[in-house]
Amino acid sequence: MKLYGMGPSRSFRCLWALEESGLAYDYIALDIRAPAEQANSGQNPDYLALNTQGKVPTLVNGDLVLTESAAILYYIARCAPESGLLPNASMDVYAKLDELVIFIMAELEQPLWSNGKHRFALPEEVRIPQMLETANFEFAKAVKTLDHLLPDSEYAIGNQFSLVDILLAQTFNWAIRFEFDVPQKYRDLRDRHYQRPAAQRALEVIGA
Ligand SMILES: N[C@@H](CCC(=O)N[C@@H](CS)C(=O)NCC(=O)O)C(=O)O
Repeated sequence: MKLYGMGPSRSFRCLWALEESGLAYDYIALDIRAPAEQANSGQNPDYLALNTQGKVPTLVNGDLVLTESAAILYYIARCAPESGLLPNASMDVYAKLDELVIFIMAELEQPLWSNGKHRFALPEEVRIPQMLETANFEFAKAVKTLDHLLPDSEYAIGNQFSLVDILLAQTFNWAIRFEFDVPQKYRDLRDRHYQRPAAQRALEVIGA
């Protein structure tokens, strides 16, 4: 399979999962903001044919094209069941896993993305500077909620590393990079999971 990505962005979640999975893959590094005529640009027509928004990540496997990072994580986990990225668990445990994934995507990362959109991603004329304060407020609220959703243990689900831990660690890494107020326990979570050999290999792939 082929993964199109860029640096430590959301595509890093998928790259890390591929390294955890042991599946064979090719990584294609893009520059999403490069001029469209550049082959590695997110705006290049060949890439837009795969990902209409010109965003990363995109995963291609044969005829299958996926453009949502969480869906890609589930797909990689299902292609490599022995990786344990999706634990063999009861209905109730799966329900908690889904709840955490959706919470991270819908609540925890949204203020980070609001910050990015209103600092550099949106066209200048639609950016709203006050959104940065709003994003800080919403992130703090989401972190408080996460304190209640997460068990007080090494991993998010049961006693093994799963795709939820990848999502959490990458999202807190993003928050730290964007200088959000990240409590020490989530800085430690990021540090702990980023020390995994698969994460280190993925960091080497992006040259970090
Ligand atoms: N919901 C998508 C969001 C993808 C996304 O917004 N990716 C960002 C990088 S983290 C991007 O490519 N942004 C380019 C832009 O907005 O122009 C996912 O989780 O995969």
